[in-house]
Amino acid sequence: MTRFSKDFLWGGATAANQYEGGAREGGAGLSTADVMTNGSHTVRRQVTWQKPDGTTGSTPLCFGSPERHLPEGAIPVELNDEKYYYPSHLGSDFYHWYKEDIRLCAEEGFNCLRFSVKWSRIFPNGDDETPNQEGIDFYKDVFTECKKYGIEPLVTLEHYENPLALAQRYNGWDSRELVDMYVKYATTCFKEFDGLVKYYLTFNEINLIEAAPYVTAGIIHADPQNIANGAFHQFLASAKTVIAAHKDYPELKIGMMLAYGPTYGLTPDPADQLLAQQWQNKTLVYSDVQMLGRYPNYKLKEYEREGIVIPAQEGDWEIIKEGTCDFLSFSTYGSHTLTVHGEEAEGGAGGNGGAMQMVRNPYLKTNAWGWATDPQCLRITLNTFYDRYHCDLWCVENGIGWNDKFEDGTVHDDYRIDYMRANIQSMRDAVEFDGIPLMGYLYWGCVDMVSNGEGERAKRYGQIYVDLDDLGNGTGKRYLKDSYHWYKKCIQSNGEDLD
Ligand code: BGP
Repeated sequence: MTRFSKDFLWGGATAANQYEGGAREGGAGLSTADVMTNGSHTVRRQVTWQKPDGTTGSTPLCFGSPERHLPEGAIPVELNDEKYYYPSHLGSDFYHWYKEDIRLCAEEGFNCLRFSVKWSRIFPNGDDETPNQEGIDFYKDVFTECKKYGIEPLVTLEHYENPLALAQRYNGWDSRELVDMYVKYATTCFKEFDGLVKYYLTFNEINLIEAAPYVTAGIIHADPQNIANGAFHQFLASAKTVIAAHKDYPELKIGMMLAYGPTYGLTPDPADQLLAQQWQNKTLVYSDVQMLGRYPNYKLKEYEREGIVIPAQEGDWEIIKEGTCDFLSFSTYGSHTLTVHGEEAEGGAGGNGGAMQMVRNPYLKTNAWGWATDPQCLRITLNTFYDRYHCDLWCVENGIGWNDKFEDGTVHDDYRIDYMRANIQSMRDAVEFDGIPLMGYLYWGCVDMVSNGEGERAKRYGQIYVDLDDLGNGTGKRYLKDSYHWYKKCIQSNGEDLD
């Protein structure tokens, strides 16, 4: 019996800001990620800056950081000071290794690979008149290489980086001016990659703007009003992009992308259940707008209470309604557990910097970064989405970070195999028993790369090991881990063989 469709998209996911490197090559402009330093799970990443009087420094504007602003008058810049190391400049050096990486992924059996395009490689400042041909040619080479092996690229147009100049000059997505710049960039990609790319995502984890306004939206001075502006402007840009694609490139499928994990109340106390529902609803605001074309009432009420005004102009709501996405894609790594009885519970972390009310779930294991592995999370997630949106779904990120031990040219990562087995099984149950229309499964970080939250390379997700350390020392050579062979077998059997 085949549970997954015969054209199910199996593969892996990457993002330019963590993987691509070549930040100074091929005419690319710097992005907001290129001025983020490395950190670790004990040291926060920082954004480096300069003031008009020449003073320089760095501030932790990243995930989970209570800091919301650069100092008065400071703008984010790259600093030539050896105390700062910027991991995105090298990433995993995909810029030079792409042929090798795509070949290895093809040999693993992938028929899909997710990349992001670095906007500032196409438009170095974001608002340039004409695109950078060298940047376009690089991605054309990458996608052509994929096609050679029958790999369908999935392209995220914005994954945690914006042209740095747009943060410096416009406070990022706070400004409505970015909407048309983005649409120009997106439609340039559609035109240039016509025939090579069929699937696009408009914004990675669009809902995380509230937790990380700089990382997701280039907002360097954040408050509740300009975060709401940023979200609305991204919704509008996404909708205009979808409308443009449907008009001129009807074969394209444009998806939205949400960061999501099921949320549980720790105890049967109804107050815990309400807390969990409210937490989950915060996330679903973003998919409601992008899949249904409207904000849910609870969000409108929250804005009203807080005196926040959605910066909509005449005609915008019609665009948002018309430009809903073709499918919903998401990242799910595990689940979150919340309680009002925090004093009785053990503290937890949860993904991407953690959240205040999160606690450890006594039924789940966590990795060294506190991310809980929940074997049921994909089935629960898929049912939640399908019940609410009745649309095609695609898991485009799922994986586990580990401080792998490299020995004798490989890594024996049975913990990663256990994680994948449980998650793929749970997803298979959703398809087989619940009838969920699922387009594909992409394992996050199939090739080792820089972690987004921490900026370190020691937190590895890959099935392919990359010989680079936290400061970029190493040969860059690729090696196959045990999980590579396991996933290959799984894909060959279309998800039947999970032994
Ligand atoms: C998601 C991001 C990815 C990736 C992943 C793992 O939120 O879309 O870019 O980084 O999380 O997170 P981390 O790298 O912080 O472990």
